[in-house]
Amino acid sequence: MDKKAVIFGVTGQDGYYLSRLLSDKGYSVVGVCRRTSTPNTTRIDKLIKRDALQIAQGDVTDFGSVYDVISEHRPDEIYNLAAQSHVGISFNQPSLTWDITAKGCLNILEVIRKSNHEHRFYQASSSEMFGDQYSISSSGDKFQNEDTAFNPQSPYAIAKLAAHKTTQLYRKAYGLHASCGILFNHESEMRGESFVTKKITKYIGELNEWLSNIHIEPHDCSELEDDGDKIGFDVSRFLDAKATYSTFPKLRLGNLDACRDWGHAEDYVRAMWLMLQQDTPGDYVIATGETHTVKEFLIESFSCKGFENHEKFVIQDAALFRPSEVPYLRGNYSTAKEKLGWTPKISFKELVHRMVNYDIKGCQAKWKQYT
Ligand code: NAP
Ligand code: G4F
Repeated sequence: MDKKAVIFGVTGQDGYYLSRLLSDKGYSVVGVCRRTSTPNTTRIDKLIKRDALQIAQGDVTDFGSVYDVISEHRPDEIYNLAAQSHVGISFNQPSLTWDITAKGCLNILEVIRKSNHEHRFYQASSSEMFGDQYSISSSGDKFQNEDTAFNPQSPYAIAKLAAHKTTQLYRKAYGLHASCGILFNHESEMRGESFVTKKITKYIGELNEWLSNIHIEPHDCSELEDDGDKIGFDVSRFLDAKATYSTFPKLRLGNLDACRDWGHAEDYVRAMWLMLQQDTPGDYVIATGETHTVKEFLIESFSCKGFENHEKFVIQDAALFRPSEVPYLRGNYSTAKEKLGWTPKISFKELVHRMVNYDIKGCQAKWKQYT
C-alpha cells in the first residue's frame, strides 16, 4: 500500500522540494495551506495541477484545524515545516513567531499523542538554536553537532528551541516516533525573497537586465548612486525613456561578516525523509561542513556574471543589522552520514550559480512581459 504524508508549511521553500520528493516516491501527499487573501501557492501550483499534491485548509496555530487534517487523512508521516521563519522579523513580531513556531508544533504533537493511529513526525529544528555556541575539534576548528550547547539569540531561535525540546519530550514521555532535523541554512532557486542569499541573487538578475537594456557591460558600469531606495527592481524605471543607469538603486544589506553553512534545499529534504524511515527516531545535524561569510556569498554571486567589484553596487544599512546576531555556523553532519547514509551533493559554488542563473532568467522573462 502507498504511504500517505501530511506537510504543514507546504507553500514554503522546503514544502515545495519535500512534496516533489515524496510524490516522486509514490506517496499520496497532502499539503496544509492557511487562508490568505491572495494566493500563496505559487511554488506548488504545478504539483497541484498534476495531482502530485492535494491541498487541505489549516493553520498550525488553530488546534481544531490541525486535528481535522490529521484525523481525516490519517497519514503515516507528518512533516512540520510551518514557521514564521525569518529571524530578523522575529524581533519585530515575537509573539506571532512564538505562536506559529513553538505552539504550532505543540498543537501537532498533541493531536498525534491523542490519535489511535501511529504517525511518524518530523520537526524542522534549526541551527539558529546554537546561537553563539560552538564546539572545537582537536585541530582547533569550530563546529556544531548534536552535542553542542544551545544558546538562542532571537525570538525565532527561542521558539524553535521550545519546539525542539517539546518534540524530544513527546518522544521520551509518550513513545512517539518523532525526529528533529537540526538543519543549517539551506537555500535554492525557490528561496523566499527576504533571506540574504535570494536578496543578493535577485538583485543581480535585476541589475544584469538593467545593464543589458541600456547596453553597458558590467565592468564598464561606474559606481551607482545611492538613491535611498530600499526596493530593488522597478519595471517602470525601464519604461522611462530618460532613465539612466545611475538611477538604479544599490543593494542594501546588513551584517556581511556573519558565517553561515549554506547547502541546497533539495539535499536537505532528502535527509528529512530518511529520518522518518529509521526504526528509531532521533535528532540529526544536517549541514555541509563548510562555512562562508555573507560577503563571500556576495562575491561569488557577483562574479558569476562578470561583476567584479561588488562594492560599487552594495551599501550597508545599519537598519538591517539585528539586535543580536549568530556569528558563526558550521555543522558537523557525521551522525547523519553514519546513521542515515546522508551526504550533501550540491556544493556552495553550484548553489550560488544555480540561484543566480535562475534569477537572471526570471528577470529576462519579466522584462519580456513588459515589452
Ligand atoms: P519558509 O519558506 O518561510 O516556509 C514556511 C512555511 O510555513 C510556509 O509554507 C508558510 O505558509 C508556513 N506557515 C507560516 N505560518 C503558518 C501557520 N500559522 N500555519 C500553517 N503554516 C504556516 O521556510 P523554509 O525555508 O521552507 O523552511 C521550512 C522550515 O524549516 C521552517 O520551519 C524553518 O523555520 C525551518 N528551517 C529552515 C532553514 C532554512 O535555511 N531554510 C534552516 C533550518 C530550519 P505561507 O506561505 O502561508 O506563509
Ligand atoms: O538569510 P538570513 O536571513 O538567514 P538566517 O538568519 O541565518 O536564518 C535562516 O537560516 C536559519 C538556519 O540557521 C533558519 F532557521 C531560518 O529560518 C532562516 O532560514 O540571514 C543570514 C545572515 C545573517 O547573519 C544576517 O544578519 O545574513 C545577514 N544579513 C546581512 N544583510 C542579512 C541581510 N539577512 C537578511 N535576511 N537580509 C539582509 O539584508
